[in-house]
Amino acid sequence: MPAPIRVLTAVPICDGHDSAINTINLEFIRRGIEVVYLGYHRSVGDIVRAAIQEDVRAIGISSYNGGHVEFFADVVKQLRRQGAEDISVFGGGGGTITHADATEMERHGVKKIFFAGTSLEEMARYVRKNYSQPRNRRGASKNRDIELARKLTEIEDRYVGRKTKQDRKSKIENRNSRVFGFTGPGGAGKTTLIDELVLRFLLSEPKTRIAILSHDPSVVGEGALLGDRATMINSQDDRVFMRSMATRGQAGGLSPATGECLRELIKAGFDYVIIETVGTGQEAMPFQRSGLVDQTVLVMNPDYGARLQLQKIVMLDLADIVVVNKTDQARARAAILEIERRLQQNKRAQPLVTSVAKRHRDPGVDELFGLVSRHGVMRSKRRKP
Ligand code: B12
Repeated sequence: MPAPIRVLTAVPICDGHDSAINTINLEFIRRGIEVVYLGYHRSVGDIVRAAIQEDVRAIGISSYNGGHVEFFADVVKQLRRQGAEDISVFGGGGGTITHADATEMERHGVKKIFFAGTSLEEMARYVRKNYSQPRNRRGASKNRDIELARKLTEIEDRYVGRKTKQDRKSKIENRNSRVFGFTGPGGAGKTTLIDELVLRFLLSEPKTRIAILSHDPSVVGEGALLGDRATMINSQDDRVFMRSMATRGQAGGLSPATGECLRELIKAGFDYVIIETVGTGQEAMPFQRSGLVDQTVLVMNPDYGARLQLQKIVMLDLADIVVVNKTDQARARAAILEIERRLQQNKRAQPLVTSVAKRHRDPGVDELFGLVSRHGVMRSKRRKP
Protein backbone atom coordinates (compact mmCIF):
# COMPACT_ATOMS: atom_id res chain seq x y z
CA MET A 1 0.00 0.00 0.00
CA PRO A 2 1.52 3.38 -0.96
CA ALA A 3 1.96 6.09 1.66
CA PRO A 4 -0.75 8.77 1.50
CA ILE A 5 0.08 11.94 -0.45
CA ARG A 6 0.67 14.86 1.93
CA VAL A 7 -0.09 18.40 0.78
CA LEU A 8 -0.15 21.69 2.67
CA THR A 9 -2.90 24.21 2.01
CA ALA A 10 -3.10 27.85 3.07
CA VAL A 11 -4.55 31.27 2.33
CA PRO A 12 -2.09 34.19 1.96
CA ILE A 13 -1.49 37.05 4.33
CA CYS A 14 -4.24 39.73 4.52
CA ASP A 15 -6.74 37.29 3.04
CA GLY A 16 -9.60 35.74 4.98
CA HIS A 17 -11.30 33.93 2.09
CA ASP A 18 -11.07 30.42 3.49
CA SER A 19 -14.35 28.99 2.36
CA ALA A 20 -13.00 27.71 -0.98
CA ILE A 21 -9.96 26.04 0.55
CA ASN A 22 -12.06 24.44 3.29
CA THR A 23 -14.23 22.83 0.62
CA ILE A 24 -11.20 21.75 -1.39
CA ASN A 25 -9.54 20.31 1.74
CA LEU A 26 -12.57 18.11 2.38
CA GLU A 27 -12.55 16.82 -1.19
CA PHE A 28 -8.82 16.02 -1.01
CA ILE A 29 -9.33 14.13 2.26
CA ARG A 30 -12.23 12.18 0.75
CA ARG A 31 -9.84 11.16 -2.03
CA GLY A 32 -7.25 9.73 0.37
CA ILE A 33 -4.95 12.76 0.62
CA GLU A 34 -3.49 13.93 3.93
CA VAL A 35 -3.98 17.70 4.11
CA VAL A 36 -1.95 19.81 6.50
CA TYR A 37 -4.04 22.97 6.74
CA LEU A 38 -2.16 26.07 7.80
CA GLY A 39 -5.17 28.38 7.84
CA TYR A 40 -5.67 31.89 6.46
CA HIS A 41 -3.65 35.11 6.76
CA ARG A 42 -0.34 33.27 6.44
CA SER A 43 2.94 34.79 5.32
CA VAL A 44 5.29 33.33 2.71
CA GLY A 45 7.75 32.51 5.51
CA ASP A 46 5.13 30.62 7.54
CA ILE A 47 3.98 28.65 4.50
CA VAL A 48 7.49 27.67 3.40
CA ARG A 49 8.61 26.73 6.93
CA ALA A 50 5.50 24.61 7.46
CA ALA A 51 5.82 22.88 4.07
CA ILE A 52 9.45 21.99 4.77
CA GLN A 53 8.81 20.69 8.29
CA GLU A 54 5.80 18.70 7.14
CA ASP A 55 7.77 17.40 4.12
CA VAL A 56 4.72 17.75 1.89
CA ARG A 57 4.72 16.99 -1.82
CA ALA A 58 3.04 20.26 -2.74
CA ILE A 59 1.55 23.48 -1.44
CA GLY A 60 -1.97 24.50 -2.52
CA ILE A 61 -2.68 28.21 -2.07
CA SER A 62 -6.09 29.84 -2.33
CA SER A 63 -5.81 33.57 -2.99
CA TYR A 64 -8.57 36.16 -3.47
CA ASN A 65 -7.39 39.53 -2.22
CA GLY A 66 -4.79 40.33 -4.86
CA GLY A 67 -0.99 40.30 -4.87
CA HIS A 68 -1.07 36.65 -5.99
CA VAL A 69 1.55 37.00 -8.76
CA GLU A 70 4.17 38.23 -6.29
CA PHE A 71 3.01 36.02 -3.40
CA PHE A 72 3.04 32.69 -5.27
CA ALA A 73 6.36 33.60 -6.95
CA ASP A 74 7.91 34.37 -3.58
CA VAL A 75 6.78 31.01 -2.16
CA VAL A 76 8.52 29.24 -5.07
CA LYS A 77 11.62 31.43 -4.64
CA GLN A 78 11.89 30.82 -0.89
CA LEU A 79 11.45 27.07 -1.35
CA ARG A 80 14.30 27.08 -3.86
CA ARG A 81 16.46 29.25 -1.65
CA GLN A 82 16.09 26.78 1.20
CA GLY A 83 16.78 23.76 -0.99
CA ALA A 84 13.20 22.51 -1.02
CA GLU A 85 12.56 22.82 -4.76
CA ASP A 86 11.05 19.31 -4.74
CA ILE A 87 7.93 20.86 -3.13
CA SER A 88 5.56 22.07 -5.89
CA VAL A 89 3.20 25.03 -5.72
CA PHE A 90 -0.30 25.16 -7.20
CA GLY A 91 -3.55 26.92 -6.36
CA GLY A 92 -6.47 29.05 -7.40
CA GLY A 93 -8.57 32.06 -6.55
CA GLY A 94 -11.77 32.17 -8.59
CA GLY A 95 -11.95 35.12 -10.93
CA THR A 96 -9.33 37.12 -9.00
CA ILE A 97 -6.49 35.29 -10.74
CA THR A 98 -6.78 35.99 -14.47
CA HIS A 99 -5.43 33.75 -17.24
CA ALA A 100 -2.72 36.33 -17.94
CA ASP A 101 -1.72 36.31 -14.24
CA ALA A 102 -1.62 32.51 -14.27
CA THR A 103 0.75 32.50 -17.26
CA GLU A 104 3.01 34.92 -15.41
CA MET A 105 2.85 32.80 -12.24
CA GLU A 106 3.69 29.63 -14.14
CA ARG A 107 6.68 31.45 -15.62
CA HIS A 108 7.85 31.92 -12.03
CA GLY A 109 7.62 28.21 -11.32
CA VAL A 110 4.03 27.76 -10.12
CA LYS A 111 2.86 24.38 -11.41
CA LYS A 112 -0.84 25.03 -11.97
CA ILE A 113 -3.62 27.55 -11.38
CA PHE A 114 -7.26 26.42 -11.27
CA PHE A 115 -9.97 28.80 -12.47
CA ALA A 116 -13.65 29.30 -11.59
CA GLY A 117 -15.78 26.39 -12.75
CA THR A 118 -13.20 23.65 -12.23
CA SER A 119 -14.74 20.64 -10.50
CA LEU A 120 -13.44 19.47 -7.14
CA GLU A 121 -12.89 16.06 -8.67
CA GLU A 122 -10.56 17.54 -11.28
CA MET A 123 -8.41 19.20 -8.61
CA ALA A 124 -8.14 15.99 -6.56
CA ARG A 125 -7.29 14.09 -9.75
CA TYR A 126 -4.50 16.59 -10.48
CA VAL A 127 -2.98 16.00 -7.04
CA ARG A 128 -3.21 12.23 -7.29
CA LYS A 129 -1.76 12.19 -10.81
CA ASN A 130 1.13 14.54 -10.14
CA TYR A 131 2.16 13.88 -6.57
CA SER A 132 1.73 10.17 -5.90
CA GLN A 133 5.11 9.04 -7.25
CA PRO A 134 8.12 8.87 -4.91
CA ARG A 135 10.33 11.93 -5.13
CA ASN A 136 13.78 12.07 -6.59
CA ARG A 137 15.74 13.58 -3.74
CA ARG A 138 19.15 14.89 -4.69
CA GLY A 139 21.37 13.71 -1.82
CA ALA A 140 21.52 15.06 1.71
CA SER A 141 20.35 18.57 2.44
CA LYS A 142 22.30 21.16 4.40
CA ASN A 143 19.06 22.48 5.80
CA ARG A 144 18.56 21.01 9.29
CA ASP A 145 14.74 21.07 9.11
CA ILE A 146 14.68 19.42 5.68
CA GLU A 147 16.91 16.56 6.82
CA LEU A 148 14.84 15.97 9.95
CA ALA A 149 11.55 16.23 8.06
CA ARG A 150 12.73 13.65 5.53
CA LYS A 151 13.73 11.24 8.29
CA LEU A 152 10.29 11.56 9.85
CA THR A 153 8.68 10.82 6.49
CA GLU A 154 10.84 7.72 6.06
CA ILE A 155 9.78 6.51 9.50
CA GLU A 156 6.09 7.20 8.87
CA ASP A 157 6.21 5.51 5.47
CA ARG A 158 7.88 2.40 6.89
CA TYR A 159 4.77 1.77 8.97
CA VAL A 160 2.37 2.00 6.02
CA GLY A 161 0.65 -1.31 5.41
CA ARG A 162 2.58 -3.02 8.21
CA LYS A 163 0.70 -4.27 11.20
CA THR A 164 3.43 -2.93 13.43
CA LYS A 165 2.41 -1.84 16.87
CA GLN A 166 3.55 1.45 18.33
CA ASP A 167 7.27 1.52 19.02
CA ARG A 168 7.92 0.42 22.60
CA LYS A 169 11.68 0.31 22.89
CA SER A 170 13.42 1.27 26.08
CA LYS A 171 14.19 4.83 27.12
CA ILE A 172 16.90 6.88 25.46
CA GLU A 173 19.57 7.53 28.06
CA ASN A 174 21.39 10.85 28.50
CA ARG A 175 18.84 12.77 26.59
CA ASN A 176 18.61 16.52 26.88
CA SER A 177 15.04 16.87 25.73
CA ARG A 178 12.16 17.13 28.14
CA VAL A 179 9.12 15.44 26.65
CA PHE A 180 5.53 16.36 27.48
CA GLY A 181 2.46 14.44 26.44
CA PHE A 182 -0.76 16.43 26.13
CA THR A 183 -4.00 14.56 25.86
CA GLY A 184 -7.71 15.05 26.51
CA PRO A 185 -11.06 15.10 24.75
CA GLY A 186 -11.57 16.90 21.45
CA GLY A 187 -12.51 20.56 21.94
CA ALA A 188 -10.78 20.99 25.31
CA GLY A 189 -8.36 23.50 23.79
CA LYS A 190 -5.16 21.42 23.80
CA THR A 191 -3.71 23.06 20.69
CA THR A 192 -4.32 26.61 21.90
CA LEU A 193 -2.87 25.74 25.29
CA ILE A 194 0.26 24.26 23.71
CA ASP A 195 0.62 27.29 21.45
CA GLU A 196 0.46 29.61 24.46
CA LEU A 197 3.01 27.49 26.34
CA VAL A 198 5.31 27.65 23.32
CA LEU A 199 5.04 31.45 23.39
CA ARG A 200 6.20 31.44 27.01
CA PHE A 201 9.12 29.11 26.23
CA LEU A 202 10.19 31.31 23.32
CA LEU A 203 9.97 34.50 25.35
CA SER A 204 11.66 33.28 28.51
CA GLU A 205 14.33 31.01 27.02
CA PRO A 206 16.01 32.83 24.11
CA LYS A 207 17.85 29.81 22.71
CA THR A 208 15.35 27.07 23.42
CA ARG A 209 14.24 24.92 20.47
CA ILE A 210 10.92 23.15 20.66
CA ALA A 211 9.44 20.31 18.66
CA ILE A 212 5.75 19.51 18.45
CA LEU A 213 4.29 16.21 17.24
CA SER A 214 0.62 16.81 16.69
CA HIS A 215 -1.87 14.03 15.89
CA ASP A 216 -5.16 13.90 14.07
CA PRO A 217 -7.26 10.82 13.37
CA SER A 218 -7.28 8.84 10.12
CA VAL A 219 -8.28 5.39 8.91
CA VAL A 220 -5.80 3.09 7.14
CA GLY A 221 -5.40 4.11 3.50
CA GLU A 222 -7.61 7.18 3.80
CA GLY A 223 -7.03 10.90 3.93
CA ALA A 224 -6.87 13.15 6.97
CA LEU A 225 -7.28 16.77 7.91
CA LEU A 226 -4.18 17.70 9.89
CA GLY A 227 -5.50 21.00 11.11
CA ASP A 228 -3.64 21.90 14.31
CA ARG A 229 -1.30 24.30 12.55
CA ALA A 230 -4.29 26.49 11.71
CA THR A 231 -4.74 27.13 15.45
CA MET A 232 -1.04 27.62 16.11
CA ILE A 233 0.02 31.25 15.92
CA ASN A 234 3.05 31.54 18.20
CA SER A 235 4.44 28.20 17.07
CA GLN A 236 5.06 29.56 13.55
CA ASP A 237 8.63 30.36 14.52
CA ASP A 238 12.06 29.25 13.33
CA ARG A 239 12.83 27.84 16.78
CA VAL A 240 9.81 25.55 16.61
CA PHE A 241 9.71 22.38 14.52
CA MET A 242 6.20 21.08 14.17
CA ARG A 243 5.07 17.90 12.51
CA SER A 244 1.44 16.88 11.99
CA MET A 245 0.81 13.14 12.00
CA ALA A 246 -2.26 11.16 11.01
CA THR A 247 -2.96 8.14 13.22
CA ARG A 248 -3.27 6.00 10.08
CA GLY A 249 -5.62 3.50 11.66
CA GLN A 250 -4.14 3.18 15.14
CA ALA A 251 -6.52 3.65 18.06
CA GLY A 252 -5.50 5.37 21.30
CA GLY A 253 -4.49 8.83 20.19
CA LEU A 254 -1.09 8.39 18.52
CA SER A 255 0.32 7.07 15.25
CA PRO A 256 2.17 3.75 14.97
CA ALA A 257 5.24 5.81 14.06
CA THR A 258 5.07 8.26 16.98
CA GLY A 259 7.62 6.48 19.19
CA GLU A 260 10.26 6.34 16.47
CA CYS A 261 9.62 9.90 15.34
CA LEU A 262 9.91 11.05 18.93
CA ARG A 263 13.28 9.32 19.21
CA GLU A 264 14.46 11.21 16.11
CA LEU A 265 13.41 14.54 17.63
CA ILE A 266 15.20 13.72 20.87
CA LYS A 267 18.30 12.79 18.89
CA ALA A 268 18.03 16.12 17.07
CA GLY A 269 18.53 17.79 20.45
CA PHE A 270 15.36 19.80 20.96
CA ASP A 271 15.10 21.21 24.46
CA TYR A 272 11.41 20.39 24.67
CA VAL A 273 9.27 17.99 22.70
CA ILE A 274 5.52 18.30 23.00
CA ILE A 275 3.27 15.49 21.84
CA GLU A 276 -0.39 16.26 21.32
CA THR A 277 -2.74 13.30 20.93
CA VAL A 278 -5.95 13.31 18.94
CA GLY A 279 -9.07 14.11 20.99
CA THR A 280 -9.30 11.02 23.19
CA GLY A 281 -12.03 9.05 24.93
CA GLN A 282 -12.41 7.83 28.51
CA GLU A 283 -10.31 4.70 28.08
CA ALA A 284 -7.31 6.33 26.42
CA MET A 285 -3.87 6.17 28.05
CA PRO A 286 -1.71 7.09 25.08
CA PHE A 287 1.60 7.55 26.85
CA GLN A 288 1.48 4.57 29.15
CA ARG A 289 3.97 2.38 27.40
CA SER A 290 6.14 4.68 25.34
CA GLY A 291 8.58 5.22 28.20
CA LEU A 292 9.65 8.46 26.56
CA VAL A 293 7.36 11.03 28.09
CA ASP A 294 8.56 12.90 31.18
CA GLN A 295 5.29 14.55 32.11
CA THR A 296 1.73 13.97 30.99
CA VAL A 297 -0.87 16.71 30.96
CA LEU A 298 -4.59 15.96 30.75
CA VAL A 299 -6.55 18.92 29.37
CA MET A 300 -10.26 18.86 30.15
CA ASN A 301 -13.27 20.88 29.18
CA PRO A 302 -15.62 21.80 32.08
CA ASP A 303 -18.48 20.34 30.10
CA TYR A 304 -17.87 16.59 30.60
CA GLY A 305 -21.39 15.67 31.76
CA ALA A 306 -22.36 14.24 35.16
CA ARG A 307 -19.82 13.88 37.98
CA LEU A 308 -20.01 10.10 37.58
CA GLN A 309 -18.26 10.48 34.22
CA LEU A 310 -15.10 11.50 36.03
CA GLN A 311 -14.78 8.04 37.58
CA LYS A 312 -14.41 6.60 34.10
CA ILE A 313 -11.63 8.80 32.73
CA VAL A 314 -8.48 6.70 33.05
CA MET A 315 -6.12 9.61 32.44
CA LEU A 316 -7.36 11.32 35.60
CA ASP A 317 -5.51 8.58 37.49
CA LEU A 318 -2.42 8.68 35.31
CA ALA A 319 -1.80 12.33 34.40
CA ASP A 320 0.97 14.23 36.16
CA ILE A 321 -0.88 17.51 35.74
CA VAL A 322 -4.58 18.11 35.08
CA VAL A 323 -5.75 21.30 33.40
CA VAL A 324 -9.35 22.45 33.35
CA ASN A 325 -9.36 24.80 30.38
CA LYS A 326 -12.15 27.11 29.21
CA THR A 327 -12.98 28.10 32.77
CA ASP A 328 -14.85 31.10 31.39
CA GLN A 329 -17.67 28.64 30.68
CA ALA A 330 -20.75 28.54 32.90
CA ARG A 331 -20.11 25.12 34.44
CA ALA A 332 -16.46 25.76 35.30
CA ARG A 333 -16.80 26.35 39.06
CA ALA A 334 -18.62 23.05 39.64
CA ALA A 335 -16.22 21.20 37.32
CA ILE A 336 -13.14 22.42 39.18
CA LEU A 337 -14.54 21.29 42.53
CA GLU A 338 -15.59 17.91 41.16
CA ILE A 339 -12.25 17.27 39.47
CA GLU A 340 -10.37 18.41 42.55
CA ARG A 341 -12.28 15.87 44.69
CA ARG A 342 -11.71 13.18 42.07
CA LEU A 343 -7.95 13.84 42.14
CA GLN A 344 -7.87 13.77 45.93
CA GLN A 345 -8.97 10.12 45.76
CA ASN A 346 -5.73 9.35 43.88
CA LYS A 347 -3.55 10.68 46.74
CA ARG A 348 -0.84 11.61 44.21
CA ALA A 349 -0.79 15.37 44.72
CA GLN A 350 -1.47 15.91 41.02
CA PRO A 351 -1.54 19.66 40.39
CA LEU A 352 -4.84 21.00 39.09
CA VAL A 353 -4.49 24.08 36.90
CA THR A 354 -7.39 26.18 35.67
CA SER A 355 -7.01 28.21 32.48
CA VAL A 356 -8.59 30.13 29.65
CA ALA A 357 -5.86 29.44 27.09
CA LYS A 358 -7.37 31.62 24.38
CA ARG A 359 -6.91 34.68 26.63
CA HIS A 360 -3.66 36.63 26.34
CA ARG A 361 -1.39 36.39 29.37
CA ASP A 362 -3.72 33.94 31.08
CA PRO A 363 -2.45 33.31 34.64
CA GLY A 364 -3.46 29.64 34.44
CA VAL A 365 -1.19 29.10 31.44
CA ASP A 366 1.58 30.93 33.32
CA GLU A 367 1.09 28.50 36.17
CA LEU A 368 1.25 25.49 33.86
CA PHE A 369 4.40 26.93 32.30
CA GLY A 370 5.90 27.14 35.78
CA LEU A 371 5.17 23.46 36.28
CA VAL A 372 6.71 22.25 33.02
CA SER A 373 9.56 24.68 32.29
CA ARG A 374 13.09 23.88 33.41
CA HIS A 375 13.25 27.35 34.90
CA GLY A 376 9.72 27.31 36.23
CA VAL A 377 9.29 28.92 39.61
CA MET A 378 5.56 29.15 39.96
CA ARG A 379 3.96 26.64 42.24
CA SER A 380 0.58 25.15 41.55
CA LYS A 381 -2.24 26.69 43.48
CA ARG A 382 -5.84 26.73 42.58
CA ARG A 383 -7.49 29.98 41.71
CA LYS A 384 -11.16 30.71 41.34
CA PRO A 385 -12.29 30.91 37.70
C1 B12 B 1 -17.42 34.24 -0.54
C2 B12 B 1 -16.74 35.59 -0.68
C3 B12 B 1 -16.50 36.31 0.48
C4 B12 B 1 -16.86 35.80 1.86
C5 B12 B 1 -15.69 34.94 2.32
C6 B12 B 1 -16.11 33.80 3.23
C7 B12 B 1 -14.95 32.95 3.51
N1 B12 B 1 -14.77 32.63 4.77
O1 B12 B 1 -14.22 32.53 2.61
C8 B12 B 1 -16.97 37.15 2.64
C9 B12 B 1 -18.38 37.67 2.50
C10 B12 B 1 -16.62 37.08 4.11
C11 B12 B 1 -16.03 38.02 1.82
C12 B12 B 1 -15.38 39.11 2.33
C13 B12 B 1 -14.59 39.92 1.57
N2 B12 B 1 -14.45 39.90 0.25
CO1 B12 B 1 -15.03 38.42 -0.84
N3 B12 B 1 -15.72 37.21 -2.04
C14 B12 B 1 -16.37 36.08 -1.95
C15 B12 B 1 -16.74 35.51 -3.34
C16 B12 B 1 -18.22 35.87 -3.56
C17 B12 B 1 -16.58 34.02 -3.57
C18 B12 B 1 -15.22 33.41 -3.24
C19 B12 B 1 -15.36 31.90 -3.07
O2 B12 B 1 -15.25 31.38 -1.95
N4 B12 B 1 -15.65 31.14 -4.15
C20 B12 B 1 -15.90 29.71 -4.12
C21 B12 B 1 -14.79 28.89 -4.77
C22 B12 B 1 -14.94 27.41 -4.42
O3 B12 B 1 -14.91 29.02 -6.17
P1 B12 B 1 -13.95 29.92 -7.06
O4 B12 B 1 -13.66 31.16 -6.32
O5 B12 B 1 -14.54 30.04 -8.39
O6 B12 B 1 -12.57 29.08 -7.15
C23 B12 B 1 -12.36 28.07 -8.11
C24 B12 B 1 -10.90 27.85 -8.41
O7 B12 B 1 -10.18 29.04 -8.42
C25 B12 B 1 -10.46 26.91 -7.35
N5 B12 B 1 -9.64 27.33 -6.25
C26 B12 B 1 -9.78 28.37 -5.45
N6 B12 B 1 -8.82 28.33 -4.49
C27 B12 B 1 -8.09 27.22 -4.70
C28 B12 B 1 -7.02 26.67 -4.01
C29 B12 B 1 -6.48 25.46 -4.43
C30 B12 B 1 -5.36 24.84 -3.67
C31 B12 B 1 -7.00 24.81 -5.58
C32 B12 B 1 -6.46 23.54 -6.04
C33 B12 B 1 -8.07 25.38 -6.27
C34 B12 B 1 -8.60 26.56 -5.82
O8 B12 B 1 -11.65 26.37 -6.74
C35 B12 B 1 -12.78 26.77 -7.45
C36 B12 B 1 -13.12 25.69 -8.43
O9 B12 B 1 -14.22 25.91 -9.19
C37 B12 B 1 -15.80 36.34 -4.28
C38 B12 B 1 -16.37 36.65 -5.62
C39 B12 B 1 -16.19 35.56 -6.62
N7 B12 B 1 -17.25 35.23 -7.28
O10 B12 B 1 -15.10 35.02 -6.75
C40 B12 B 1 -15.58 37.61 -3.46
C41 B12 B 1 -14.26 38.40 -3.59
C42 B12 B 1 -13.09 37.43 -3.60
N8 B12 B 1 -14.23 39.20 -2.37
C43 B12 B 1 -13.76 40.36 -2.55
C44 B12 B 1 -13.61 41.34 -1.54
C45 B12 B 1 -13.15 42.71 -1.98
C46 B12 B 1 -13.90 41.05 -0.20
C47 B12 B 1 -13.73 42.01 0.98
C48 B12 B 1 -12.43 42.81 0.99
C49 B12 B 1 -14.98 42.90 1.02
C50 B12 B 1 -14.93 44.00 2.04
N9 B12 B 1 -14.70 45.21 1.58
O11 B12 B 1 -15.07 43.72 3.22
C51 B12 B 1 -13.82 41.05 2.18
C52 B12 B 1 -12.43 40.56 2.61
C53 B12 B 1 -12.50 39.46 3.63
C54 B12 B 1 -11.14 39.04 4.11
N10 B12 B 1 -10.97 38.99 5.42
O12 B12 B 1 -10.26 38.76 3.34
C55 B12 B 1 -13.36 40.61 -3.99
C56 B12 B 1 -11.84 40.59 -4.20
C57 B12 B 1 -11.48 41.65 -5.22
C58 B12 B 1 -10.03 41.72 -5.59
N11 B12 B 1 -9.19 40.77 -5.27
O13 B12 B 1 -9.65 42.66 -6.20
C59 B12 B 1 -14.15 39.49 -4.73
C60 B12 B 1 -13.49 38.98 -6.02
C61 B12 B 1 -15.57 40.09 -5.04
C62 B12 B 1 -15.53 41.23 -6.05
N12 B12 B 1 -15.77 40.92 -7.31
O14 B12 B 1 -15.30 42.30 -5.70
N13 B12 B 1 -15.94 37.55 0.59
